[in-house]
Amino acid sequence: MAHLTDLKDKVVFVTGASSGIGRATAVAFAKEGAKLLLCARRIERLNELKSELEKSTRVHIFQLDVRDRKEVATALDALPDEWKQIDILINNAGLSRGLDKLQDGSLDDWDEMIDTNVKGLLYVTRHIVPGMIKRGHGHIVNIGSIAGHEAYQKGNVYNASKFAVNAITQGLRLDVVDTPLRVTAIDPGLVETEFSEVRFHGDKERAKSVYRGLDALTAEDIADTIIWCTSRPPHVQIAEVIIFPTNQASAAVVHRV
Ligand code: NDP
Ligand code: 8X3
Repeated sequence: MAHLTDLKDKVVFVTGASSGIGRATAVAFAKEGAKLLLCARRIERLNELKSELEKSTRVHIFQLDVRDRKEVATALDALPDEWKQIDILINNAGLSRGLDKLQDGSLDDWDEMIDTNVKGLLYVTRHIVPGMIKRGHGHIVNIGSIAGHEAYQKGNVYNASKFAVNAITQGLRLDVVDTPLRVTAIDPGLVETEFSEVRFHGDKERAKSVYRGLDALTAEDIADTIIWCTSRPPHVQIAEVIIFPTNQASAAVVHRV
């Protein structure tokens, strides 16, 4: 078998590393000896994570709201040279807001989802991929969702944002087919993180009910899958992984006990 891709000393950039899947992914890459470039809006959380991880590896954090295209460009341009050579980009920053019929939806919620999940991911990707092409290697991992494959009731605009991520992932893979770059979509079902708390604007009880009676995926399950995808031999491109808890069979079909 061809050699696996060694993740040691790779520069891995994780967007939205202050919580959930992003945080667990940073921890998992640190265990592999990767160098971690981490951003999110809640810098205090990143500071705590940095203190935890820098016992084992190099970590550079910065505050970034991926919705702000100028801030994205300025922050990435201002990185110290050693952190500019990004080997692996994990486009994870994202959120859902609200669970309403489209006819009752909040325009502010819609803007926030589209600006973060679609435009933010594009701004970051557009900035980083040209350098990867120039250096002749790189791996882009987009965190999509089962919500990008199947619409579900009241999912409307969140679904649209993740369908867009799915299209962007496919489009990017086509556009870099003549390069050594790899592009992977990780599309989970229900993962118990702060996701539902954010969706329900801080309503913790309602958020808990999303995972009640179900052995949901954990952020670590997703991180583990990302490590597997990025460590395949360089000629192996995992295009897409759909990952469910065992008792979930589609976006809307979940067996609860
Ligand atoms: P969390 O709410 O736990 O984490 C979301 C992360 O995204 C946080 O670190 C948050 O950081 C960051 N983020 C949100 N908005 C911005 C922004 N404008 N700029 C920078 N960072 C931002 O949820 P998850 O870990 O579950 O979500 C991670 C990704 O996984 C999302 O893309 C989500 O759509 C996707 N996903 C989640 C599933 C689930 O069931 N949980 C299933 C399928 C996909 P901060 O607030 O500090 O900026
Ligand atoms: C998150 C999973 O099913 O809540 O993308 O949309 S779901």
